[in-house]
Amino acid sequence: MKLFYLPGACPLATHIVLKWTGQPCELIVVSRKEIKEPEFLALNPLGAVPVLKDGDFVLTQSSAILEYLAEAHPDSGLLPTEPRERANVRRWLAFCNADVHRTFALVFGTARYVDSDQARQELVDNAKAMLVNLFRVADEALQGKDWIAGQRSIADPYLYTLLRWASAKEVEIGTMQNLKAFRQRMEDDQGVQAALEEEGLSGA
Ligand SMILES: N[C@@H](CCC(=O)N[C@@H](CS)C(=O)NCC(=O)O)C(=O)O
Repeated sequence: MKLFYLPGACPLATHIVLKWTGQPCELIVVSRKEIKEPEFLALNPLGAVPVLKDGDFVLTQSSAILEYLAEAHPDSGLLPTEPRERANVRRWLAFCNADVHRTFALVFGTARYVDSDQARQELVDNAKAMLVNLFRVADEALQGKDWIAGQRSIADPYLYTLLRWASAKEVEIGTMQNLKAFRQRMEDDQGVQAALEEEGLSGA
């Protein structure tokens, strides 16, 4: 199996799940330039990571990849089989992927959306305010829980990856104690530590 990634970007969630399920995988680091070139576009026409190659099966889209890995290792319990528990994990996966990640795209890729410096600043400020509200929802959901879906799941590494972005982009979530404890819980985990080290992110 091969995982194409940019260090610290959303494939980190997949990388952590690979560690948690113990699936051997070759990590292939790519650059922002390479992912827009024909060789990579043949794997993912969207020119984005993650891309997972399992033999001749090429899979894109974080949610699909995370579910694929969890289903390949049902004993990991990272995607429960009981319908409501499973739906709950998918709810938080969708929250991470479709709500929080998409809003971060406005912060990271501002120039794609607006032209003037003033419009860019306004877009970043508004997107960061939206992110604070989104993270508040996650913080409240974590009250009295160790993991976002109530049990450890494929949603947790995604939420963790997004929390790292929040720090990098100075999204004001410092007072959210449940998220702070969650991040620490993840960083105490050996699989998370191994993934961070392989991406050159230890201590970052
Ligand atoms: N919907 C995709 C989004 C993937 C995505 O946005 N990947 C980012 C890194 S986190 C990327 O490759 N960005 C490069 C670009 O769009 O130029 C998924 O969930 O996998």
